[in-house]
Amino acid sequence: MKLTVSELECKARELRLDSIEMIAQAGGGHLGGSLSAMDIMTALYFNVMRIDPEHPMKADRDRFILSAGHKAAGYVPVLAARGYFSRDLLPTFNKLDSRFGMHPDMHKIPGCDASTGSLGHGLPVGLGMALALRLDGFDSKVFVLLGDGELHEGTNWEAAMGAAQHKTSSLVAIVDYNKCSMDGPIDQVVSLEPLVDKWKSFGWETIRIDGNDMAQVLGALKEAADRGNRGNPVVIVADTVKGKGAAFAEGDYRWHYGCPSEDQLAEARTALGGE
Ligand SMILES: Cc1ncc(C[n+]2csc(CCOP(=O)(O)OP(=O)(O)O)c2C)c(N)n1
Repeated sequence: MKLTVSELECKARELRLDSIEMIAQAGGGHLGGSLSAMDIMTALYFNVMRIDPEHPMKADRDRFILSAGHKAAGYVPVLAARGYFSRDLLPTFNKLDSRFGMHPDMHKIPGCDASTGSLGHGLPVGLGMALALRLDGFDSKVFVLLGDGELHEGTNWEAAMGAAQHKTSSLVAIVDYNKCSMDGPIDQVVSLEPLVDKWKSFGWETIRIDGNDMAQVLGALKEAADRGNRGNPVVIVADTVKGKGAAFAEGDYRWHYGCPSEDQLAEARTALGGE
């Protein structure tokens, strides 16, 4: 059953709080990028992807690759909420013997299609998956979520060329363009601009949206399916805010990784609808 836009917004708020709580319990985590990408991951898992959490390995499922694997603190609560495993497991995040480390492990997390964490590998892997699915006769889509800082890795651009060459129209890249990397604002580290034109020049269909506006996120993911019909891979450049939903962290690259204080946790609970 599909959720409405306002139900998805509500779900994303709950999941942001789950993520912040989980990070606090773990003593730290990649809060900023997990929160900026939350609307995208919520829309994908609750409304867009063809998946069946009761049969996570179904051959014809759509695939999702969290290429910016450090956003696992956002991804794990989404998978729990979608029913791949119990939400009760979230407090084990990054503890010894947990299924959930700081980066996702496909051999330990039900529903996880690729182990990631070393940046720059999700798009090449996604390209391989899209080609293999096509060879096997499946019409499954492959969604790859990239960080903007991650685009500094050259492997992304090698895969971008390959995808255009092979017309992998089932491949959808989504850039979480929160304008911040680990060490500072992207423009001060290495600017990506003109980012949309770069993808165009690599032969991709491009869509640009506000990635924290659920209606736009949903619209873009649907449009990506239509644009793919032209035969080209599609990229959604999603303008987002690092730390979105946690007022103490919003737009601040220093919240790439951190642990909220008791006061910050209380503030987030109030803002996001917890106790
Ligand atoms: C190959 C590789 N180099 C360095 C790192 C360390 N690292 C982790 S996150 C990060 C910055 C990523 O920035 P961005 O993609 O913008 O992430 P976001 O702001 O969305 O969290 C870096 C350099 C890594 N994980 N992999």
